[in-house]
Formats: sequence, C-alpha cells, structure tokens
Amino acid sequence: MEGLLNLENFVEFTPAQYDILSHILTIGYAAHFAAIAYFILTRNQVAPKYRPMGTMSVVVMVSAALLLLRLDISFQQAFVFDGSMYIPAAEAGVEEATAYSHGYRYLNWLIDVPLLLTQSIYVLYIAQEKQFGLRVKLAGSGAAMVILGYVGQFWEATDVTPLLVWGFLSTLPYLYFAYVFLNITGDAVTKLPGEAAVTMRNIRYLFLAAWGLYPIAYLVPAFELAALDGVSAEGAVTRTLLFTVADVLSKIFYGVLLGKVAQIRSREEGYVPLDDPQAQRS
Ligand code: RET
Repeated sequence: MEGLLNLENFVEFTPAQYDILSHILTIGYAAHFAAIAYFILTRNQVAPKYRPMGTMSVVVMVSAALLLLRLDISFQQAFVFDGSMYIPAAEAGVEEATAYSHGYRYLNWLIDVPLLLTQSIYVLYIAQEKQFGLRVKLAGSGAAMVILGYVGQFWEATDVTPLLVWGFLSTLPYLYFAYVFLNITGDAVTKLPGEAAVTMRNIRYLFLAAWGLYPIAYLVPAFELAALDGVSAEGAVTRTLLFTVADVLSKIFYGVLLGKVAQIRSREEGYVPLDDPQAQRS
C-alpha cells in the first residue's frame, strides 16, 4: 500500500483484536459524552466566578466525544471482514474504500490542549494583569506541539526519521508549557487551603502521568519498526489503549479535580450551593 497512511492500514485484525480496538474507542467517546452531563449538572456547585472553568470542561468533552466517535466511524469504514480476518477495505476490493485516519485525534487536541492548559488559571493565584499573557503562552505552545506532532504522524508507518524529527520539534513546546504549568500550579499548592492543596498536588501528578502517555503512544510505530521490522495489530490496539487512558485522565479526571478545587475555594469564600442542605436550613 502506498501513501502516508496510519499504521492500522497496514495490518489485518483478528475479529477479537478488531472488536477490542473498536470497544476501546467506544468506551472513550461514551466516557466523554457521560462527562458532558457531569460537568453541566455540577455547574452550580461552584461560585459564579469559577463557572467559566466548568464551561471549558463542557466544550472539551463535546469536542472529544464527537472526534472520538468520528474516529470509531473511520475505523468501521476502513476494514471489512473476509470470513476470518478484518482486512483493509481497499485490499478487499471495496469500491470507494477509505483509509483509517488516526489524525482526527490531533484535531481534537488542537481544540482541547489550549483549553485544558488555560482552564486551571481560574483556581490559581495569578494577578489579573498577568493572566492574558499566560493564556497566550500556554495556548500558543500547546497548539504548536499539536501541529508539529500532527505533521509527524503522517510518516508513522512508512519512515521513522520524519516521525522522530517532528516528534522532537513537538517536544520543545511541550517542555516549555509543562515547565510553566508546573510552576504556576506548584505556587498554588503553597497558597491553597489544606484539602485544595492536596487536590492541586494530585492534579500535578495527573498532568505528568497522563500527558506523558501521549508521546509514548506516538512512538509505538517507531518501537515496532525498530523491534519487529513492521507494524502489528497488537501495536495498533496498544496505541489506541494508551491514547484512550490518557484522554480519560487528562480531560475527565483532570476536569473533575479542578472542579473540586473550585468547590473548596467557593466554600471558603462563603458560597453555599442552592441545593446544599445547609442552604435549606438557613
Ligand atoms: C506528540 C508528538 C510527539 C511529542 C509529544 C507529543 C505530545 C502530545 C501531548 C498531547 C496531549 C494531548 C491532550 C489532549 C486532550 O485532549 C504531539 C504526541 C510530546 C502531550 C492532553
């Protein structure tokens, strides 16, 4: 097969592998759809000044749910069952066959990464006049990382060199925003009230662990080409699993924890949610 195709298009899947990959994609978008409901329903648990943060979570969830659904549809369309294996539709002679396009993920990140990076600013201690500049730096470097990685992934199954070169370039803005993010959230840990400080510390660990999975998943085809001399169906399943776990952690868990910090800060500042039993007593 010719052209710059994602690794899935070079392999054949057993029915179990095909199901598992599709199920991982399905649980991924189902979790993000469910999280839309969560972030809308918990919106009033925080004081009005923190609500834009929840709005950003809803936007992140809608974008992720739709793009992950699109990814699963792309997967369904790109393969056909030949009686024993799922093979690329083009190889099966399907007219107007399409390839599986993994690049959809990057479109989602382009929307979500800048939002996730700037979302925390609402619960941190950052002077008003510094906020705009910080947003530009975080969102700009986040978008640069995604675009450079997007370019690199086109070569993942055909030529490791551009995959690695673009991946390296993409790592530079990544290191920059990670440094900025860890700095501002580290500062907040020293200022937030007790329970909120613990949650913020967990957010930092979550950030390091979850965001660190993406470059590993990006490199799966490179590891395979080095070790196996070719990509495999197992590699495709592993890569999908890594991205899905990373997505659920970096978007949903992260949003829930940030919401918790906002709830604690709201209460500290005297805000009582209307549906709180305490509000009904008074
Ligand atoms: C790429 C390319 C290789 C180098 C690095 C990467 C990092 C990607 C990251 C993605 C995070 C995405 C999130 C999405 C949420 O919607 C682009 C794979 C460092 C960190 C959090």
